[in-house]
Amino acid sequence: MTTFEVKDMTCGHCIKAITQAVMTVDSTAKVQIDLSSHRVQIESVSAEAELSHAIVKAGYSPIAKAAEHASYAPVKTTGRACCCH
Ligand SMILES: [Cu+2]
Repeated sequence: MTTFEVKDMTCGHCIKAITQAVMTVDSTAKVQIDLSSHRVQIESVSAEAELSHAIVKAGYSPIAKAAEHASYAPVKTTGRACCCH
């Protein structure tokens, strides 16, 4: 299970875009997204780096979460527009 925090995911369209991006990497992946906590949980055979790359390519900024003692990477405000703007 890979968990990302995606701060710039803000609506249902974002969820679709991210899910689709993950599916292009691994069509058997299970994606669970909680919009309110900006959390993306992925059950996949693909490596975390690959999944992360796919989400970045979709235009988002995923932050990989370690299961515990997650040291929060500083979130940079990119000013990048969400898919729906
Ligand atoms: Cu959106």
